[in-house]
Amino acid sequence: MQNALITGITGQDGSYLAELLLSKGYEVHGVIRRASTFNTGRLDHIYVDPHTPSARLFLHYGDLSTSSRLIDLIYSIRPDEVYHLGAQSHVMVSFENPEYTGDITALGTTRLLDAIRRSGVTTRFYQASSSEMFGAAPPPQNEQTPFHPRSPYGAAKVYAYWVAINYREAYGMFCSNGILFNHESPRRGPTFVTRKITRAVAHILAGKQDKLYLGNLEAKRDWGYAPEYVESMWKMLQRERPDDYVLGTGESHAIREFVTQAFEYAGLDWRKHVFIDDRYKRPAEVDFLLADPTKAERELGWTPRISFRELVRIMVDGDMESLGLTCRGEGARILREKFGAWHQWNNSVSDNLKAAVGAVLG
Ligand code: NAP
Ligand code: G4F
Repeated sequence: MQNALITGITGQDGSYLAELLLSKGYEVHGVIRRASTFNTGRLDHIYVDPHTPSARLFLHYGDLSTSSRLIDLIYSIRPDEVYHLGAQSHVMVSFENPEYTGDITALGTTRLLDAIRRSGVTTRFYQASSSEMFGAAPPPQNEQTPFHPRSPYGAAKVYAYWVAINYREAYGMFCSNGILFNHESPRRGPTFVTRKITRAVAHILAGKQDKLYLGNLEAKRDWGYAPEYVESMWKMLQRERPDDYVLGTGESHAIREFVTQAFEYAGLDWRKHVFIDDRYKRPAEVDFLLADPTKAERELGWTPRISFRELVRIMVDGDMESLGLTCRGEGARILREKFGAWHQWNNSVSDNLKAAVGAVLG
């Protein structure tokens, strides 16, 4: 049985990736941070007691700040594949905590790569690189576009990108960078702009909120649907040779468009609810991200299926459903028709995954 280690398994991407790998028959190990409250909400639907004989998902305490623990984990799990998704991933927070972001997002990658090197375990390594590395570089951005990061987070990711390439060149390790443009879902953290908007729509409909405060509405992002992006991570590690790939939809929209579509879909007038608060504006903004994913399409056979309009609907429905509101149901229908395979709706698990995990879920 193939086994994989995921850092950041409790995050949006980590939870989808765990589902994908379980559906492919992997044993999945995840690094989680100790917290005084449960932080495994995104995994609850696939988690089972590890005493269950058929259990294939295992969680281990650890932190990207601590090399000794990372060495321990690599040495004892001896993973075939390592997906390094753990990071301080919020751009605005990185302006407030630049040193911490550098320690975890940049140096955390070195710690993990060096744990692999020192343990002598042969494994394939995926680095969660980001379109934030392009920053001020004019669109469209592809693998040849020079980086010009605009935040401590972007700079930390540039460092991590190069250190992954350095371990590939210096030690012959299989290290691939996925340079992923923004990808969202009902599991997106609530302080990223898309989820902040769709959550507010649901709260306004439920009478729990009236106003939504946002920052810059004019920046443009290339937004896709997160489960499709974790498929690309797996594809990268199945290649014969390690390489670096840009992943995005090739379509870009302003925050204002996301706001408009989300409120309109829910039958609300956004002008009555959305206000600007400068505190959400960044010291330096990334104005325009637009992926040129030609290489990924050609070499990985990866093409996104969920459009911007569909993504908005999936997320609004997800937030309405989680508040117990009756949603229009477009989201579930879109996923049924266009996605299907291993993931279906919100936190529900597809029949394929149920079959793969078998008795564990039963
Ligand atoms: P996310 O939801 O913010 O998840 C981040 C994960 O990292 C969480 O599991 C978090 O644990 C963990 N983490 C944070 N600090 C840690 C530490 N000190 N030690 C160990 N784990 C730590 O991020 P995401 O959206 O899933 O993104 C996954 C990765 O892709 C990140 O590296 C992100 O920077 C990168 N990326 C994301 C996008 C995107 O659009 N989503 C695009 C490009 C690149 P807790 O749950 O305990 O906080
Ligand atoms: O949703 P955001 O916080 O995402 P951002 O900064 O693009 O970063 C995300 O995508 C990156 C990939 O490009 C990842 F690497 C990173 O980890 C993260 O997942 O902000 C998107 C845009 C920005 O231009 C921001 O200025 O939305 C604008 N915005 C406007 N009002 C806001 C708000 N962003 C947030 N978070 N909150 C606001 O109130």
